[in-house]
Amino acid sequence: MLIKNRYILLVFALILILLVNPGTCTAASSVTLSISPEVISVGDTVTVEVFVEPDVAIAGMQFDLEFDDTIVHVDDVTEGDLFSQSGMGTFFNNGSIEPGLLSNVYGTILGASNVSTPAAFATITIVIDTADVGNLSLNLTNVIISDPTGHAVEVEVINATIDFSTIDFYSIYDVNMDGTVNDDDFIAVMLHFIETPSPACQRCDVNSDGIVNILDMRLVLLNYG
Ligand SMILES: [Ca+2]
Ligand SMILES: [Ca+2]
Repeated sequence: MLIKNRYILLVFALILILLVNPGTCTAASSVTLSISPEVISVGDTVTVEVFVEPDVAIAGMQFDLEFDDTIVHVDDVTEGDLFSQSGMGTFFNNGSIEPGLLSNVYGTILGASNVSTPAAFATITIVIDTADVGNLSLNLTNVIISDPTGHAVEVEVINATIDFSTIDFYSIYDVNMDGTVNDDDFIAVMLHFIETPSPACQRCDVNSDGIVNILDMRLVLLNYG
């Protein structure tokens, strides 16, 4: 009887451990691509943040980014706060750009330190070159994150593919979305003057301040073409 009770206690203890620590088996540091602004026009510069949520202490990272170079090009890559928040110096290589590939972006803390607070590792600015696209993927590849002792930590890449299908490829001044900014857009603003944006002309409020007025009209006039 005593042995049986001990066995039951052991089973309960195991269940308790699993309940208290449910994520142990699947834990990983996550890397997420986030994009801003969400509404984009051709020629816009878009910021893509490589955001890291460490699951354990980390000290170094590298990645590549694949993209369709007929749609976008990479303009710049800068270091985020991820490793500098350690208070120590960092080394950051902003990678090399070739058609369709940003490769070998890497960085490390210079010294025996580490971080575990979520932050952006890198910020990539890209430029939208063409409207002739339904969607576009930006794919993180070759993602390696190192712990302070040079061992790879488990990595989970989240939202690595960005759907561009919802992007507004028309200039905000092209109120009627016909590809040019001209008198037709001016007239559209005029017809909805002093209105709050309505389903009839949501885009007439060019500056998105909640009302269609002379400011929107001036913005259209200044951007004919
Ligand atoms: Ca137009
Ligand atoms: Ca307005």
